[in-house]
This record gives sequence, structure tokens and C-alpha cells, in this order.
Amino acid sequence: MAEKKTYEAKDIVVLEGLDAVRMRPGMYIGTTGPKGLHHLLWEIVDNSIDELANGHGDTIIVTLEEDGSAQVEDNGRGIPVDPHPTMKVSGLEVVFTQLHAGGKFGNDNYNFSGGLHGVGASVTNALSRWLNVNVFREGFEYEMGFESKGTTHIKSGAVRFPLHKVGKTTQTGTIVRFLPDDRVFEDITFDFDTVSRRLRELAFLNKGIKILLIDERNLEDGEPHTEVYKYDGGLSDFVKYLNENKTVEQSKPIYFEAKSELCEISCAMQYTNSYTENTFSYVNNIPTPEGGTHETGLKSAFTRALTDLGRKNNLLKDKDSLIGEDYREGLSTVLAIKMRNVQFEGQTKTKLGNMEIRPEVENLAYTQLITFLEKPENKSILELAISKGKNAAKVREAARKAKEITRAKNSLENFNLVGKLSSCTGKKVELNELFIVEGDSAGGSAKMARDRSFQAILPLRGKPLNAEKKRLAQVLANEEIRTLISALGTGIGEDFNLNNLKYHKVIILSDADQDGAHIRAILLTFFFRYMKDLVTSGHVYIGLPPLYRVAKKDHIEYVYSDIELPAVIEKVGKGYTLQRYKGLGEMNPEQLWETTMDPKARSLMRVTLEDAANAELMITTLMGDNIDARKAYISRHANFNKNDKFKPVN
Ligand code: TSJ
Repeated sequence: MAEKKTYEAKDIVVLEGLDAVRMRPGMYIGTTGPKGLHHLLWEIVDNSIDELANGHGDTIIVTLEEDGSAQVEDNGRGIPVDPHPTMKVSGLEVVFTQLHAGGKFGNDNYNFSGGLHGVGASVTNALSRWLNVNVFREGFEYEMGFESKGTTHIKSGAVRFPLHKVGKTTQTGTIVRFLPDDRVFEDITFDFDTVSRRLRELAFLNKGIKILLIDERNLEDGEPHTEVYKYDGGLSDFVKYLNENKTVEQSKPIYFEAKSELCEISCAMQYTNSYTENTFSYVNNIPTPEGGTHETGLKSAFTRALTDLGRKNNLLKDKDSLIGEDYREGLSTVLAIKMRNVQFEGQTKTKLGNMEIRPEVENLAYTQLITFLEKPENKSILELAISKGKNAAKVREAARKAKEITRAKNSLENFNLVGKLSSCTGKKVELNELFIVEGDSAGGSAKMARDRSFQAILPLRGKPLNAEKKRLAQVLANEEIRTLISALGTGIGEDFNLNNLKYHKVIILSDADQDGAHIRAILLTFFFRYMKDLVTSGHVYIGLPPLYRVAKKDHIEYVYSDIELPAVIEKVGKGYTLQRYKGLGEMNPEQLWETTMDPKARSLMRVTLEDAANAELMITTLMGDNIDARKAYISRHANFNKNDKFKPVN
């Protein structure tokens, strides 16, 4: 926004005196704790930022001085020193002695100014022991000093020495140095990290501006600690910084700026491989963690732009029904707007309430998003966004279905869904066992082998589960998994209730091969993610079918691991027959009962949370995109027969 008008001291509107501030600091800065203390500094820094953001100057230096004071210096035009026509004092004096005075109110020189409380530099003066100002302007350096004397509520911010010329200069700018009053604040120590974080944030929000932070306190090697923040990429650099420790899925963020009569907006977005959406928004450099109309407008624009471009480019079909959230899975966003007459609302007054801003931001952002995403060099970003959206929609749909089914668990309809389940007759849930069995044929054997008074069988078809790469939540769409959820009776996720568990032993029975391991991993991952308490409370087990049958006449020994085999063969002696079970399906019902299902003979391994968490790692490695990692994992765990990391229970 170019400014045409020139500033005169009369533009400063005078509202109130400073004593009120010292009487009730909380009214002006919220608190006299650390937050309020730092607020003094932000009031000053904000003024420099405004000057630079309006195109005057490019550098701000913030120094935390040894004596506990803070100094802010900029190379802007310098605060005007000409006399105020009605106040009979300089504009500069008005800025520091009159509440609500300054460029912020009642003048159009500065279009959009910040300050959550918007009270200006006079509040900093009122709550400081002393405050000094140096102005370099129109060929001269000027100086003025203020101090607060005596008790907490009199003579605050009084003029210590009046405005005077110091000498000639060719530079321009403003230096303000102040010492917070220890009679007002609990502790007047500025926190380096707090200051650093905010200055870095301001540097991101105001691209190109250079901000130096110098800490002169507690010098050890004689050198002050200095940091420099300057980001020519603005919010684009900001979003990359926020995603630094995440895996990003696009190297160049989506970035745009736009302005209208009502507001200026800038925005950067970047996808990561995480599942959460992360949005940081600002109004006039003030964070709005509660969001508001600007965020809502942007979200609508993003959904609309992607839907429109997806259709137009045949990336979306009519059957695809994506919602806004789908497009935002894993998306980090920074949105900053500048506007006049800001209305904050919400619990902590950090939510933008201006209704007119929502359609305004939506329109500006929509146009910019379309322009950005239609550029040939950004085609891959569009494709990424659409494919992420579609994937998230699939997952959402699967989760919804799974939930729906578990919610219907007590209704009659449920009976049909549990069709595949062969339930048991006993009603004592503590004694009841559910066998999750891999494959229809093994399922058939298990059904015949079981003691139906307390053992239920749920066959899982192996094929659909270990077919191609499947994300876990897609597994929820699998009919058998849904049946499993309703069979257990607990519900999943937030709805999970262990009290409704219908089987106190949930036993996974799969083949001792890679497919079996895969199915186990999927089930454990599923329990870990959606029914964690089922695992922590020790209800999940893994059944151990034998690998070999060693027989001589009537003498039969079952062998459960390769390591044991030679010893068993030796014990049985010459003339034995050896049968190797390639899968559960090869066992007849009697054998299955004797070896794997009979509580008196079988071994079960109780699954711990670690095993289940490991399953997650196992599955990401086995099903993920990293082929080398998958190969390495498989060869490391090639012997699926050992199961040596599990401890048998009974
Ligand atoms: F907060 C503050 F007032 F104490 C303060 C203001 C502190 C610091 C470090 C800098 C500033 C400040 C103010 N830097 N630059 C300005 N600029 C003006 O006040 C200014 C200069 C010129 C004109 C003009 O129209 O010629 C108008 C204004 C508002």
C-alpha cells in the first residue's frame, strides 16, 4: 500500500494520560508477569516493523543490554519531532506520553497496525523506570528522555530531559531504549528464547526485513550472542522452517500474495507425510491460534480450487466425493493478512471475527491458487494435492464404515454381519476365546476342532489382506476386519470400551510363513492403533501351530521350531516319519485341536504393547515404499518360524 499523505503532529489523536496505566497495568498489558514484560518490547518493535513494512528502511536491531534495559533501533524515517499544534509539544513527546497516541490511531499513514492491545509506545514508557529516544531525521539527531519516579502511580513517564538537538547527521532512524520498572513487574529479565522466537517470526512475516538480536548480558567470552533473521522468501521460508523435522512431499511450497481494498494476504502451504493438518495464521503480525474468518476463507478457497482443478484435469471423477479435510491431511499452512478495524473474539481473543474478511480472503486466495496450480511447473503439486485428498477420503470412508458397524453392534442387523463368525455358546466372557484364523480352509478345520462351548472362530481370508500395498485404515474397509470389530464388541478409537469385550482371549492364528507374519502384523497394528487397551490389558495372544509332526507307530511328537527338530528326531529314533506343515490348512481338525487349540496342550504368546508397536514398524517396512528397507527387513527376519521374541504363556 503506497502512502501519499504526509504525517503531521496534529494527526496524533490524544486519548488518555499515563497514570492510568501504572494504576492498572493489567488493563493495558494483560499481566505483570513475563508476558506483560515482553509486551513492553513488542510495543516498541511493532512500531519499527510498521515503518519498515511501509517501505522505509530495512533493518531493526534489538539489543538486550547488560543493565537489563532493551534497545530497539531502526533505519526508518525517524519519529516526527515537529510540534503538535494543539498539544503544544512535539509529536515525539505525544507518542510517548499520551495513551493511544502514535501512528496507529486516527491517521492513515499507516494502513494496518498491530499490537494485540494496541496501546502504543506510551504504555512501555509508563511501565519503565526510564526510556530514552534518539531520532535521526532531516539532517539532525534529536534526543529526549523520560522517567517514572516515586510510587507506582505518580509521575510516570515524566520528561527527564526535553527534546533537543544533539547535532547533525546524515542517517535516518529511531533508537528507543528502556528499562522495565521493577516496581511493576515481578521479574524484569527478558528471556532470550522468547525474544528470539518472536523476532524470527516477525522476520518471516515481513519478508526481506533484517532483524538482529544482540544479547549483551552474561558475556562469557566477551562476545555478545548475536542472531540475524532475514527471510527473502517470507512465508514460504516460514512453512519450510515449520516442516524442517518432517518429511516434506513437495520441495517448493505453494505460495501466493494478493491485495484488495479490504486486506492484503499472503500464504504458503506445504505437504508432509504426516496425517495432521497444521495451520498458523496471523492478522497484522499478531498470531491468531484460534483461527477465524481469514482461515475459514482460505480453507474454502483451497477446497474449491482443488476440486475445480481436479475435475478440469480429469484427476477427479464424478464418483469422488472429497471434503475439505481430505485435501488438508499432512498440510502445513501459514496465512498472514493485514487489515483495518480488526475485531478479535474467542476464548483468548485470538480469533478473527470480521465477517467481511471471509469471502474476501476466499476470493483472493481462490484466484491465486488457481493461477499457481495451473502453472505447468506446478502440475506435480496439483497432482500431489489431489492424490493426497483421494487417499484421505478413502481412509475416512473406511473408518466411517467401520464405526457405523460397531455402533450397530447391539442391533438385529448385526447378526447378518457376523455371519462369518462362528460364535461360541458359553456366556462367560472371561472364559471365552476368539480365534482369528488365516484362510477359509484353516477356518473350516478350526471350526470342527474347537470346543464350541467357549471357542469362537473368525476366518480371515488371506488374499485380500496381503494383496498389494494397503494402508492400515483401508484395512478397516475389509469386511472381515469389520466383522472382527463387531465380534469383539468393544468399538474402536474413541468409542472403545473394554467392558464390552466378549472374548477375554483374542488369539491370532496364522501360518508360520511370510503371509502369516504379514497378517499378524496387520492385526497387531490394527489393535495397537484402534484398540490399544485391548493389548495393554493383555487380551491379545498369538497361537503357535506346530511346524513338524514326527511320528513312529503310535508315538507322535509335534515340533514348534526348527531349533527343536534335531533333538526330537533323535529322541524318537530310527524309523520315524516326518511331516512338515506348510500351513494350518494341512492339519486335520484333531491335529489342530491337539496342537494349537486345546488349552491343556497348546502354547500361546501373550502380546505386549511393544510387540504391537513393533508390528507398526514391521508393517511400514513391509508395505511401505522403501524397497531396500523391505528387502533388508525380510532377510533379517527371514526365519519366521522361531518366534523367539515372544514368551509363551499357556
Ligand atoms: F514505538 C516507538 F514509538 F517508540 C518507536 C517508533 C520505537 C522505535 C524503535 C521506532 C519507531 C519508529 C517510528 N520508527 N519509525 C517511525 N516512524 C514514524 O513514526 C513516522 C516517520 C515519518 C512519518 C512521516 O509521515 O514523515 C510518519 C511516521 C509515523
